[in-house]
Amino acid sequence: MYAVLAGGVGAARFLRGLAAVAPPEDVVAIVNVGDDLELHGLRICPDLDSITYWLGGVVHPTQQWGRVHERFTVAEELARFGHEPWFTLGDRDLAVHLHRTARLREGVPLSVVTEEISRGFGVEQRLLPATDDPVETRIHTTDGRDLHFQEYWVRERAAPEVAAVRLAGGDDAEPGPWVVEALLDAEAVLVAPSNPVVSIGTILAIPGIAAALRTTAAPVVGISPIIGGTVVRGMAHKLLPAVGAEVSAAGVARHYGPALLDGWVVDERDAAAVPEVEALGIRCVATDTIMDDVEVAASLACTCLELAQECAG
Ligand code: FO1
Repeated sequence: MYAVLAGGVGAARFLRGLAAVAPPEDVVAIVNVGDDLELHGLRICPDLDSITYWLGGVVHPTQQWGRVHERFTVAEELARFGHEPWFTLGDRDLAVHLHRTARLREGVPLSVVTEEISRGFGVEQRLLPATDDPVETRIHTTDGRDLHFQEYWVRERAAPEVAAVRLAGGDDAEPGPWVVEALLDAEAVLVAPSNPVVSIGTILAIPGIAAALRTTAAPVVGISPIIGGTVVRGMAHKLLPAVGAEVSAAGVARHYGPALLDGWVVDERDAAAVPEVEALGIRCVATDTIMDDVEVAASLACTCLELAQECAG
């Protein structure tokens, strides 16, 4: 079984590749919930939903989040009452949030509701919320504002300078059910090419998860989300400096450190970084990590599993 630390789109693309080379029962994704927000009284879990839609084959292919064949009738009707949503919810997407919110109100934990939703989309891989406890990624800007991650990323278009990133509630959060077991029982732990600060960082900020990663006998292999000094998508290049990390393939490996990583996969464009990463005591290989299609993602997944076996040896 492979346990994958996962954020949103980059992780979803990678998981689609892993799903092509490993049986579904061998894949467990431990997914960031720091991006979650409440709108119109509904609980929205963007990273869990992005992964569900990608693995379920219903993601909007160019937008890379949300649903294909989506309509926005509800959003249009809400505008009558002055709701000018900076975070647009489509009609199909709303059905997921309605079900999730109703079940949470019945006292059902997010981990159980997530399994119900995955099953509804025919997703057989296990998607585990990193925690069932309330956590929220907060972005502190240099002009003194404290923004929810989605306010920063979607409403402010990641324009404000970032002073600090904090996972509100993180210190008290317990790992979700099966998360620690997955990390301890895994044959390999894979760190998806997600945002090292607000996706992977928020998962690692949960004390029980960091402890399990220090304890597990499984090799930990990550994929650099930074290619040629920048990102394929998202805003990691704007957040890494706020945590003192260099915006480079080697810089992220150094940020995670040899205490976490046994292996690191960089893009072939960053092959020159391999010796620098290996000097950290982290095995490193370069390959094509631009997952434009599932074949590249599958090949990347194989490279990670091979590197994990080398590290285990
Ligand atoms: N991203 C945007 O840039 N604009 C949006 O209006 C928006 C709405 C939205 C609704 C549901 C959802 O699950 C994701 C949504 N996203 C939107 C993407 C989100 O901000 C994250 O980038 C992705 O979920 C990847 O983590």
